[in-house]
Amino acid sequence: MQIEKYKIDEINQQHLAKHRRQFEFVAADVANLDLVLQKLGAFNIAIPSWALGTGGTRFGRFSGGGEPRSLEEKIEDVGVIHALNKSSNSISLHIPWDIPENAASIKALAAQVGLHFDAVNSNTFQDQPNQKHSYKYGSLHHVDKAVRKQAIEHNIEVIKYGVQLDSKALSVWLSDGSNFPGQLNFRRAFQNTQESLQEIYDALPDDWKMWIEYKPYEPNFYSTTIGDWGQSYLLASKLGAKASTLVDLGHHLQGTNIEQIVSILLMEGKLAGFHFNDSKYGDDDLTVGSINPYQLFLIFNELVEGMDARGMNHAKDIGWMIDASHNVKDPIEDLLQSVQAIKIAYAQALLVDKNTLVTAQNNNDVTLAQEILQTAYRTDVRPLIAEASLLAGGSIDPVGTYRKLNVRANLIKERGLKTVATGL
Ligand code: AOS
Ligand code: ZN
Ligand code: ZN
Ligand code: ZN
Repeated sequence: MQIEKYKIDEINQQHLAKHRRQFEFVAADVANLDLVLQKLGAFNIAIPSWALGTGGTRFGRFSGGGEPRSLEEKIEDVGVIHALNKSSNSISLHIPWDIPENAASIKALAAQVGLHFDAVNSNTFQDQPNQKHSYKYGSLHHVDKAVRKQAIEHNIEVIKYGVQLDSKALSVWLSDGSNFPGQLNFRRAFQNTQESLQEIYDALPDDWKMWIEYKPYEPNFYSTTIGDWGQSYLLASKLGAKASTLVDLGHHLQGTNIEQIVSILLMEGKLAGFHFNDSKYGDDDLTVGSINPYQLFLIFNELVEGMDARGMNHAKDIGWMIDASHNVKDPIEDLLQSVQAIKIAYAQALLVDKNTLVTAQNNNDVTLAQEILQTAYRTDVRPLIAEASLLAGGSIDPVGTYRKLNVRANLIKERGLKTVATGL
C-alpha cells in the first residue's frame, strides 16, 4: 500500500481556495514567515514501530483491523504517514519485536518510501522464549551478575542490528525497580545499572549516542531504578559525552514542570530527545496534545529558546519521536494527529516575540511576559503547518486525506480484519 502523490494533490486542490484565505490571514502577521515555513518543512518526528498496531491494557485489546503483521508492513504504514504529512521520515525499531533478518532489503524498502532508521530500542522488560535468565527482578540492575550479563549482551546485539540499518542511537528504557520496600538496596541497584550501562556504552560506535529514558513507576510500583531525570542525568554524566537523558512526556508525576527539566538538560548538553505523548493520570500514552497542549507549547518554547542559545539545529540535534499507544483509534490517524500537534506547538514557539520577552523578563514585567507567550499560543498556526506540508508535497489535511483515500479499508482488504501487530 503506497499513496500516490497525484491523489494527495487532487484532494489538496479541493481545499486550496479555503487554505489560501486562511493562510494569508495568519501569514500577514508573521514577521519571519519564510524562516518559519522553512523550519516547519525541515522538522520530522520519528514513528516507533510499536505504535502502528492497536494498543491495549491488561483488561483487553480491541483490534482495529489491517494492522501490520511484519516489519515490512510497519515500514509501509510509516510510508503512508510520511507521504501525507512529509514530517515522519524515520522509524524507530524495537528488538526483538522487529528483528531485521535482511538489513539490506529492509533499508531499501524504507528508502523507497523516503524513510531512514531512528534510534533502536532494546528490551529487557520481558522474557523472550529460550532466554536463559529471567528479568522478573530486573535486568541491568539485577543482583545476579549472570542476568546483568545477559541484558548487557542483548543491548550490544541491538546496537549491531542498528549499525546494519544506519541508526545512530541506542534507546534504553529499563523497567528495573522494586515492588515493595526492602526488596532492593537502592545504592547497589544504581551501581549495578551504572556498571552495566558502562559496558554497553563502551560498545557504542564512535558516532553513536546512548539515550537513557526515565520513568517514575510501572511496571514496578514502589521504586524504579532510573526513576527520574536526576537519576538519568547522573548516569549520563558518569558515562560520558555520548550518553544523555531521554524525556518521555508521560513519565512524570502529576504537576511536574517538564519544561523546566527540558531547559536545564538542554543547558547542560544532556537532552537526548523526546518520546511525545499526552497524559491525564500517568503513562497514559494518549495522542500528543490531546490533554494539555499548553504544556506542549511551553516545552517547545524552552526548546526553541535553548537550542537557539546553543546554536543547535532544531531538526537534527535532538531525537524527536512519538511514544503512544492507540487503544480505540486507528493508529495511523492517531499518529497523524500527534505529528500535527507537535508541529503546531513548534510553530507557536517559533512565533514567540523573543526580544520583547527578554526585555519583559529583565524588567520583571510579569504580565507582559505572560501576554507574549499566550499571544503566540493562541495564534491559530494550522494554516502555516498546512502551507509547509503543501510546499513539501504533502497534504493540507493529513487525517482528512487519509480518510478520503480509504487507506484503512484498503489495508484491511490486504491484511485482513483480525491482525495483531507485534509489539506492546
Ligand atoms: C515505557 O514506558 C517507555 O515509554 C518505553 O519508551 C517504550 O514504550 C518501550 O521501550 C517500548 O519499547
Ligand atoms: Zn517512552
Ligand atoms: Zn512509557
Ligand atoms: Zn508512555
